[in-house]
Parts: sequence; C-alpha cells; structure tokens
Amino acid sequence: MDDLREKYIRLIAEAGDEAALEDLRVQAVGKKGEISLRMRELGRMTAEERQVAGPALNALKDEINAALAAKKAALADAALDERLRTEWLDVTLPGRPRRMGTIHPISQVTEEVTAIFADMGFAVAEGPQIESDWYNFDALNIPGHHPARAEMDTFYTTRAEEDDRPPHVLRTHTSPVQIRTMQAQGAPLRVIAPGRVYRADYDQTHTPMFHQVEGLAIDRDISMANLKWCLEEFVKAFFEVDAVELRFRASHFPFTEPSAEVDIRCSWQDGTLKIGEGDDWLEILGSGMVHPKVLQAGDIDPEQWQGFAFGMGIDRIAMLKYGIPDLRAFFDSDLRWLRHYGFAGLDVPTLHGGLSR
Ligand code: 2NM
Repeated sequence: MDDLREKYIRLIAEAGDEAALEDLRVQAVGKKGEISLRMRELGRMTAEERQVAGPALNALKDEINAALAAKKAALADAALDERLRTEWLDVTLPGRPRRMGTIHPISQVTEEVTAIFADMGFAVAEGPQIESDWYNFDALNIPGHHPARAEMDTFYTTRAEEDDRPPHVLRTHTSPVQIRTMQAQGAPLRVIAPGRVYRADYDQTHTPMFHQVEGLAIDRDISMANLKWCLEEFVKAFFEVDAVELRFRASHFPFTEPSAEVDIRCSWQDGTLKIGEGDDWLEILGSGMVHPKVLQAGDIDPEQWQGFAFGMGIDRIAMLKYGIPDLRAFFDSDLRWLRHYGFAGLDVPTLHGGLSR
C-alpha cells in the first residue's frame, strides 16, 4: 500500500495538465482502478485482515483524491497566471486610427443651425416629404394659378385613373411642416423645420432635391424687430464672427406680409468669402411676418397672434461656410469628396464646444 501511495503521489505531482490528471484518477480510484480492485479483494480476507486493510485503503483513496484536487487547483492557478502574464492590454496606449465614414456637410450644417436655434428656444419640427397640395400650397396662400404650382417646378404624383382627387406633391419647401405644427401645437410657438425639399430644376446652381430650414415664431407681440435680432444672432453664430451687418430688402412671398429678403455684408478676396466686412452683399434668406391667412390655415387666430417666419437653403449656406464650389458634388457620393469635405463623426457641433473645428 505504501508503494501504491508513493507511486500515485509522484505521478500526480508530475502531471502536466488536467487530462493527465483525469487519466491518473481513472487509473487509481476509478471503478476499475487499482485502489478499487484492492477493495474488491477485501471480501476474500479474514475479518482481522479486513479490519486493518479496509480503513487503510479508504484512507489511501481519500489521500489520492485530495492530492488530485490539490493538483487540479494548482494547475488552474498556473493556467490563470500564464493567461495573466500573456494576455495583457495597455489601456493607456493611444487608439489605432481607423478609417470611418464622415459626416456629410449638409448633416453638419443642419446640426449647426439646429444648435444655434435650439439655444434661442426653437424646437425642431418634422413632417412628410410627400404632401397634399393643400398643405404645400393652399394653406400657404399660394393660389391655384401661382407659377410655383406649375408642372415645371413641382413634382406631382399620379392618382389612379378613376380617382379625381388632386394628386400629392413632393414638398417644394418645409412650410407644410409649419402648418402641421401650428395645427398640432397652437400658439405660442417657436420651431425650425429643416429637411429635404424638391423642385423640378437642374443646373449649375439647382438640384431637384435640396435642403431647407425654415423658422417660425408666433406669440402675441412678435415683430420684425424680433426677426432681425434672431437672424443677426444666427448669422454671427453660424459664420463664427463677432459682428455682422444685415440688409433687409422689401420682397414678396405669398405666405408673409410684409416680406423681406436678407443680405449680409461680405467681401470676396481671391475667391475667399469674408463675412461682416467689405462692400459686397450676399443674399442668404427670405423672411417676413406670417400672413393672417396662413395663421388661419394653421388654426391660429390672427386677431390674437402674430409671428415671423424665414427660410433658407442649407446647401447654399454650407457651400458659403465651407468653401464648397460645386453644388452638384453634394449628391455624387464621391468618397474622395466626402473625405475632403466631410466632418469627423464624433465632433458634434455645440455652442459651448464650438460649431466647427
Ligand atoms: C421663406 C421666406 C419667408 C416661411 C413661412 C412659413 C410659414 F409656414 F410659417 F408661414 N414658414 N416659412 C417663409 C417665409 C419661408 O423661405 C424663403
């Protein structure tokens, strides 16, 4: 029995892995193992012999099981130590730069505009891109014979042959969103409506799909003075300059009265634009006081409420701010162009952190 003990204690000590240890367990204390065979021999012994050999065999079995368990734990410890030694990671190392996509200038500028107006208390409103002609035209005081409705400018959908309701249109501006918001929220109201708009026009300076942002502020005593302040704050923040001069030129839109087109003072030197200085003027948006009929279409009482509205082209102000020469390249999905003019995905524009870097 001493030989058995010595043999197995040595073999267990020498075992290199768990598999070897399991083989030893089967060989020693398994059903057909050496210890078990010895135990079976107990039956053929005398009572006196059995009294000595029985407990001794049991003790040996316990001892071998304990050695197996201890060795198993030691092997697991060693394996863990080895993993800890080899599988380490220096979390203080700088990240590996990976080429990711970039934020499209139109998305970037939309976020910038949103951040600026959010700071002035404007919420963002959205609506469908396929609109009824009522929301797109009638509600905005654009009459049936107005040139904007002409087949040439507007994308019309088609109805089934026997269906004589007026067809839907691809919205030609985001104003229908303003009507829907007036109806849904009532006055007072402060929203901007950024998004895609569609006009059947394609040349150097026009694409059939482009982006607009419109603003709308309605309260009891909103005036052109409030409009002027808001737009000045916007232009300063957007172009990241300390001072600007705006010029309001009388104009005409069906949905505002009075209406004004707004220019900003600028200079062009060697093809680069400087905002706020120089002798040139740059037209950037249209604006005015919301027409009473438009308020009425939005279920707002024009005897109680009044407001200003404005609209501008996101694509155009993106080109101006970031020196992008060709409008059509915006929609070419050219990876080289996107890498050149795109913005890093994690640089979210905020007023406190800076709009652009
Ligand atoms: C412009 C110019 C002037 C405008 C009007 C409205 C609405 F729906 F509230 F009446 N939203 N935007 C507006 C006014 C848009 O774009 C050049």
